[in-house]
Amino acid sequence: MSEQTLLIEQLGAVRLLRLNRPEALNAFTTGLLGQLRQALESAAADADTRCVLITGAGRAFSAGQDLADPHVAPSREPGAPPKDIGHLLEHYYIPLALRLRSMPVPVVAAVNGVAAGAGASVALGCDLVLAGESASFIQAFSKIGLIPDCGGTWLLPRLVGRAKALEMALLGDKLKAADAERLGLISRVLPDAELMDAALATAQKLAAMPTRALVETRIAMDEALKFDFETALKREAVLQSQMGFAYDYQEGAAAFLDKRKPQFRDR
Ligand code: T3D
Repeated sequence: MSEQTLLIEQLGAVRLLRLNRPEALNAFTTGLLGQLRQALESAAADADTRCVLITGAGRAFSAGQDLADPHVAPSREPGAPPKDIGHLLEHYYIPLALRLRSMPVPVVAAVNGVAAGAGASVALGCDLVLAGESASFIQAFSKIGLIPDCGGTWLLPRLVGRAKALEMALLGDKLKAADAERLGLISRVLPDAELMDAALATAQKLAAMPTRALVETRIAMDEALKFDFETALKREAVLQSQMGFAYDYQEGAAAFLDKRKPQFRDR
């Protein structure tokens, strides 16, 4: 049986995914990357799951690619050809990043410690990123002769602008959670002891909201970054028209007028 490097729990409508290689700061082996992608597929396919929450076991969120993973670790044999890292990206990181970014439910990251390299990219690819005050973000790639991957080159400049993105990626310095929040890299910092309760409460709040509207909001915002203003306005109108025909809008507006709590059900 394969090692259980990902722990999965169902907490009401929230699917909690906990990276579970604490002895290696939850660094990604091909096994863990495969399990994480599979778990996202499974959450996406489950009509009763309305939010996904991702965190790490132990003192880290994830230290990124496991540099000792035999699938990618450089060979120490003299004359042995280098392994093709592109193969790892093609088969593991790209499918994972695309799955994460296109989930049919909102995804929250609870960053409980260091998030380095691809670990930072996975966290920052989530819709909301909450972090404990002792958490940190490290663009560790440059220190080992690589470029940011798993969406890092796309996410960083969009989140913090080119100047800060390049500073983080070139220097590879540790960015504390409070600074990450100040720069707009993440949503919110919480005392460490409160992180998981707050993240779960946030996930449960999202799970009770109109899922389709939340997901279309993510899509519309990502698309709008490529559009001029008028194109964005027109795209909003197309999406809003679809939202207006959906059950959740009928329910949301009716519940407001009836002064009752709405019961959303679209996904
Ligand atoms: O194939 C490819 O490389 C392509 C894909 C690239 C995507 C990437 O993610 S590239 C970036 C890979 N990540 C890194 O370079 C980060 C390496 N780790 C660190 O720089 C430090 O560990 C941290 C700054 C994250 C944390 O430092 P610290 O002092 O709190 O902990 P530590 O003592 O360094 O690590 C604790 C243990 O975790 C240690 O093992 P040990 O000595 O107790 O047996 C360490 O070796 C292990 N560990 C940490 N990061 C990794 C790792 N093992 C394998 N791979 C890691 N990335």
